[in-house]
Amino acid sequence: MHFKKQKSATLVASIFAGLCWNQSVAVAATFDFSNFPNSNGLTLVSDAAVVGNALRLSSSNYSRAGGAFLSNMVNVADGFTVTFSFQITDRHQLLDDGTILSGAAVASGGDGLTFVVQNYAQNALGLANSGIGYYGIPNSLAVEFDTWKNQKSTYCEPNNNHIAVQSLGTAANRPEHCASTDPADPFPNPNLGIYTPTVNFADGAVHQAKISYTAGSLKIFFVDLSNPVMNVNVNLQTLLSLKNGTDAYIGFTSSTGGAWENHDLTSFSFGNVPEPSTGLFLGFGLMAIIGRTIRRK
Ligand SMILES: [Ca+2]
Ligand SMILES: [Ca+2]
Repeated sequence: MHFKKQKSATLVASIFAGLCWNQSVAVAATFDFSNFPNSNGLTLVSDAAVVGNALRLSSSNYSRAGGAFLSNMVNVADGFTVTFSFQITDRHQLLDDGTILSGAAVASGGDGLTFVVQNYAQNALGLANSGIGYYGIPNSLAVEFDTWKNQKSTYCEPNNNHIAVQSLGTAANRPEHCASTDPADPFPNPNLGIYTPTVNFADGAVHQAKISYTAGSLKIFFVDLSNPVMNVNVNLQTLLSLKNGTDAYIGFTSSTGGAWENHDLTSFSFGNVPEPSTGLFLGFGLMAIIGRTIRRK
């Protein structure tokens, strides 16, 4: 009887240890926007606005760009986790003959949204259209959720539904996924990784994503927040010039072009603590087992 009590107490301690770790992640979350009752703490740029229960980064209109950054810089060098959800609706497409398609007739909307880490400006915003609102922001890294396949061959776009990590270090960022040897405009390949999910970003549903960074590793999750779809080897401290060596603005950009749609952020949370690895949870479990073994003796 005594042993059973001891065992259950150990199990409770084990669960508590796990909960404590989870709790520390939650407590450390510096910002948590759910349903966007307002945009307090965020700097909205250009087309971005709170609409209903969402932060509309760019609206369903021709050639718009918008963005939103946390007004205060955050320490990114020591690791972070950003969780967010987005919804893309009301797609339209302008044809060469001037016809505007809407609803089910639209083959593809545009142009998508991005998560951005940058140490350039609180109200940074790049180009609209193919630029997804980050094209031209110096000293930045962008994670694209791209909904329009740019036909220009220099873009090297695989399709109209891809995730891509883009950076040119401290130079102005670009949305191409290959290098240019054009003497008039040469640049190295800004692409650090690219992935095509099976789920359509623009199917009208709310989709969840998560970006988790520890020094040297940027993990991107989409729909399934337990298993990353991308793991990019990148060190933000050496890639970018961070304030005090550690800090940057984080936020989102978006744009539309000759095809357009609403790009709504429906939730967004930021935590300074990277999520615990499975190894840490295993560590807690191992400690519990060791404790139980010692008590048995
Ligand atoms: Ca792209
Ligand atoms: Ca594109």
